[in-house]
Amino acid sequence: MLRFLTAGESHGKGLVVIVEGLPAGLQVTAEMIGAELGRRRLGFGRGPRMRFEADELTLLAGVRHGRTLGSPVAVEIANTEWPKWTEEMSPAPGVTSKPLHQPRPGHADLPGMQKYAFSDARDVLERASARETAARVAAGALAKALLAEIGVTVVSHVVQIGSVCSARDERPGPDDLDQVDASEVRCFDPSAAESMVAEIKAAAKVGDSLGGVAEVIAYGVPVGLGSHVHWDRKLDGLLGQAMLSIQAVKGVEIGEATEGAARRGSEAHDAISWEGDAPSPDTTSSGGYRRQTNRSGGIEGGISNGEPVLARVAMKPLATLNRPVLKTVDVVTKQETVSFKERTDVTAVPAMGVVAETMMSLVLAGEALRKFGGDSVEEFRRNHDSYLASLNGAGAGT
Ligand code: EPS
Repeated sequence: MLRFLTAGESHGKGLVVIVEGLPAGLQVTAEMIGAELGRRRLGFGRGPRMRFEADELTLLAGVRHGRTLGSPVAVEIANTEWPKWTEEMSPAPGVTSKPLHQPRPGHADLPGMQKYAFSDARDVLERASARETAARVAAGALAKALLAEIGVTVVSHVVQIGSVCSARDERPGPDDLDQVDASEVRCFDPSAAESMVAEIKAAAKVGDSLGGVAEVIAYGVPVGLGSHVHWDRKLDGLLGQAMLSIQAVKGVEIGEATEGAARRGSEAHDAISWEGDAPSPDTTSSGGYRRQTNRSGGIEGGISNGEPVLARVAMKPLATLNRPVLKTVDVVTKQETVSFKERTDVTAVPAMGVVAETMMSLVLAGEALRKFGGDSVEEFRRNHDSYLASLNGAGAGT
């Protein structure tokens, strides 16, 4: 099975990710991982660090001559900010001269300090920071490469920033990611994108932050990933956990969950049709069946059904404000105050969309490996292809 583990603090020496369970023979280059890391830095509204910091990556292990060996893949991403932080973040014994005692409301600061018995919020915030998502995206680039071997493409686009929403019927296809990334806010609807930029400028002016929603869509997912048989094997459950683990994400919706809750059953589900007599690329992954609509977001009973897998991911406004106004308490004096000031982004929703792509890719790649197995990429692909051929030949229930 696919597993990954990250290590690293936001202003530490660097991040490391180890990805275990990839089959041998997957083509991997530093450039391809670097391209995904570059995409995560996109988006109007990010702070100055995104401009001056580069993600310097090194493939430490698991890749030889441009392909995986089946051993753990380790990637290091150096923090080019490190020289400015060597003292403050030094691993050597010592104490800080600048402890942060005024936790930010909405951040991990206070519960983290209480739980781990710290009096300096930096001991929590360094790891809680979304800098860690760079390591995840490196892992996600590998997952995406594996999914590409079986024709699965994962895309994302921003559908809401603050109160500005894109037109609901504007949805990128599998080949539209460059167009999304060309938008300043990674929004597929150009007129909404303009309003989103204006919304970010207005929030920046008053030192405030903005949340929003990104939609993630996986095309070409074969029917049969995930399972109805156990709570912890349901694909929607796995996606929910993965998405909610992204820093500042508070909600996940699969398909039209919220809208569907207000409809009657006769209008909330997706009628089934048989199109296997005239196979098309759209029916290959679903064994010849299609759904007339995709309100379920490609998942029924915790199992992918062959339609695009669709998740909407909601991010709260960042808890770090350029003009802290929310009341907090100094943990030493217990006096009312406002939080310490920390450099921040106005919004990171466009980048969160890329991280959500990563998490969707890691979940789908893990489930595809569970279903198809294979120690080499060829074996993995062969198992996938023969499964689909058996479905398309026989149809469900025979
Ligand atoms: C972050 C705050 C900012 C972001 C950082 C996440 O960092 P700094 O305070 O050093 O400017 O730039 O994100 C990244 C460095 C990154 O690579 O995404 C936070 O508090 O989460």
